[in-house]
Amino acid sequence: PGNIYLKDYEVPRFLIDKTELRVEIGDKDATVLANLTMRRNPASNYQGKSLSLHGVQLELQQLAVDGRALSKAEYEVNGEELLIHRVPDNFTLTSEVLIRPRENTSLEGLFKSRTMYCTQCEAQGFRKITYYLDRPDVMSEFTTTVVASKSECPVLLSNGNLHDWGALDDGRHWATWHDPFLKPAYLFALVAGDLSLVEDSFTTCSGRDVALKLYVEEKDIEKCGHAMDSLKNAMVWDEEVYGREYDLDLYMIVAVDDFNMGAMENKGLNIFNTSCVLAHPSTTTDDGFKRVEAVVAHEYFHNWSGNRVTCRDWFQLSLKEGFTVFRDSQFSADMGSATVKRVEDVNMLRTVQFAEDSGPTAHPVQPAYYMEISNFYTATIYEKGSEVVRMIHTLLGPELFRRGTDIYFERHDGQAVTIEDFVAAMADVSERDFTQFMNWYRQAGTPRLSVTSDYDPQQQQFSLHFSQSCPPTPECQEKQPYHIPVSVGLVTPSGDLPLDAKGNTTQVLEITQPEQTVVFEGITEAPVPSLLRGFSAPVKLSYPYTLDQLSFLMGHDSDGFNRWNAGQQLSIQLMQALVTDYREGTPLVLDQRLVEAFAKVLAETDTDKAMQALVLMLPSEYLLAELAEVIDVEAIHQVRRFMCRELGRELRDTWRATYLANSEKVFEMSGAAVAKRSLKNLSLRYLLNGASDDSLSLMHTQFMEADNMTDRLSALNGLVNDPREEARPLSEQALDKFYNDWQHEPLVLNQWFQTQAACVLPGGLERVKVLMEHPAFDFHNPNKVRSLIGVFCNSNLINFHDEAGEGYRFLADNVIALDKLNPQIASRQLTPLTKWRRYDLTRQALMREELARVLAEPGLSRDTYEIASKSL
Ligand code: BAL
Ligand code: ZN
Repeated sequence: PGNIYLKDYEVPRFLIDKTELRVEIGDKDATVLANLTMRRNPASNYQGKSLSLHGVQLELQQLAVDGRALSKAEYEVNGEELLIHRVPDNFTLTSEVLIRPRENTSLEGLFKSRTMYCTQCEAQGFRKITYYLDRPDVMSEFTTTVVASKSECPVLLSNGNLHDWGALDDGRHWATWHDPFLKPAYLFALVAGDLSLVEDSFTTCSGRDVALKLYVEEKDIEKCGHAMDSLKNAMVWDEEVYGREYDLDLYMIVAVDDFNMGAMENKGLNIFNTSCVLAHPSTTTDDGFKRVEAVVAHEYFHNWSGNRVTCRDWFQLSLKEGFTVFRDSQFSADMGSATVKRVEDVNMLRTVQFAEDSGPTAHPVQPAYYMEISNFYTATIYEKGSEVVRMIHTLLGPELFRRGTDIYFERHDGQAVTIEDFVAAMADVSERDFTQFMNWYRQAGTPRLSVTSDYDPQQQQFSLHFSQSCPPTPECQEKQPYHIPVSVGLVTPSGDLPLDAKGNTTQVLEITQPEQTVVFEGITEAPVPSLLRGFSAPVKLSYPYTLDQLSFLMGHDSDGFNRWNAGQQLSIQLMQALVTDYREGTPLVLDQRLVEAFAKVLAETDTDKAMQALVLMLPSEYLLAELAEVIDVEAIHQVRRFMCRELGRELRDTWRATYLANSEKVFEMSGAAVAKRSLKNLSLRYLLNGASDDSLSLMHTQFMEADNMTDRLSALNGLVNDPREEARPLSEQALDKFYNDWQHEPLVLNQWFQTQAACVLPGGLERVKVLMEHPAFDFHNPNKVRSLIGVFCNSNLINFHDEAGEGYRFLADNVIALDKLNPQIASRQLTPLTKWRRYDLTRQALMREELARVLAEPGLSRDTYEIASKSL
């Protein structure tokens, strides 16, 4: 397979004004009858007579143009293309194809999940349903009739509004749906199944009533409240913050168990992975609740940023994804704590996205080429894309940014557009030049920003010297400088210094040159600079902070994000030094400054407890690995364990007191209660790490008595990872009890698999292999694969990277097997092996060998081939 290039984009040769589908779902297979009203595109300079349509795994039954059946000589099927040799300028194309949803394990197109049939069309799944111009710039008006057995599939859904319905004599029934909004095929959806309904309604700002319908399996009916509340909150928020009103009379969400993505924003009919919609305190952790809120909002926000205004081509994927992630992150910040949300997002960016941006699959936010678009639903397109939109928001300020989005939506409603169109709206409202800023979209890699400072007491000047660079990435060796908004403050023991006549203490500097100096005047004492407040740009920043300066910022910075960040940098510096000690055989000693800093944070009474917990959480092994020159898994693991143990021991009484002070008798779901639980569970974990005598019994009691999944799972995790001999029987009993109590809940079992897959005690691979044989494990279900194989290979570094290389072999074997069933999931699971360059030579050789074995597999999918070949 070869690459597809952005530079080769051509407007479609033909358009499809109307799409009429009749999908009949039978016991064995389904037939799809399509009537397409088509015409030559006046904007295309194509003069030929032939028409090329996309189609994959379709069994063609009949084909007609303007009602006349075509003979075999009049068309040909070449791989994934149907070529009709001659069509008029205006015509109706009729096709009938047979498809096999029951055998569709790729979960793309129309497939069966448990008792229901559903679709996933983004990016290119519609071509598995019928022959079509399956590209986002072909937008059509859809009318869809679904026919199925009334007893097996009492619920029949598609996009838009229900137009008509009825019964047939043979036990089947039908429903016709009409979507008045033009949409590309990737937003098409269809559902047929036996589903229960939870209903609510919403009155929009202009007074229109919208019916809200959540379809789930009967057993999950009690788990819908949070998603429904989140949806209504998102609808109000989008009206208030972006002036966006919902447009149809109906908004439907369907929960499905087997799903490649988290959820899908199909017009009026979102399809959700159950893990992103169902929530109940007894089965779902607090983090799970947050995820549901964020994903429900994300899909809802797509109705404008994605559906009403969509992408011209898939190189523009971040136009809708980056912008919509930015919108959902603003929403979550408004619903809870803005600083907590920012810390969570930046943690994810610095680990997953920065790693991607420095590896073999690095790509720009607007890629110049791809082989398989499914591989581009990445942290770069989503999270870095969101950071780029956030920088525009920072540069323009909220009012201008809002005017920019108003103009964008107004100009392009009903169109398929580009990232350039989005930025042009921002440039027009602000009269700013975004030429250099576009480097954020077009260059891959994480920029480095090195900063030094000097203070001149005579002149009362404080200078910051910036130096930026960006390492080479596969598509680009020489990088142009970036336009970087750097939010700064100058901190002294008596507080932040005013930086302008108005007394503002934060200023956004615009760094555009490779080397640039900014001078602050009238600075009467030497400050400590607080740089990149709120993480104002996705860069790797370095400043020669001393440990004392970092401790100072931890206690004094007025920017909550940077207080947290100073603590992280302090821990990172100490951990990196200890990693060196460990490698050299020097006994490990914990710097007391960290203990003191932790004690101070624990003593604070007026801080948000969720923030306190985040500050007290040491950087993950994953982050330390990402920061290392050569990743020494063993050293990183041992050093982090050592620090957790020492902090647990030294502050034992404080952890215990914090644990007790934050334990509540009665469960509550408020933000304050969630924050308390996070601090409580962190404290208990430190008690356990410090091996205090009562810690096991506290943990065990919490596990047995917990009335919510956050506390129960936190205790289970603690028990399972405790290295003490006496913990083993407790941990085994707990795992058994957990399984027995929750075996009827697939989402809870995912967490049971995850807990064991992440267990860092020796023997991890064997445990995972045994679990793969467990009756509750299902290789066809992406959530199960991610929970067991994904968690083990991505998060359990010490076990996965065992130097014998068995973990690598295990992953390659599974990728090869998965590739035959579900290429999207297979290629995604391959990620840990693609990072081989980061490890020692022995591991490098072992990892490469497994990658090569995957690549040599006959019949490999384009998805897995792309990742494996680009990595080697
Ligand atoms: N569009 C794919 C799923 C999502 O990002 O919402
Ligand atoms: Zn999205």
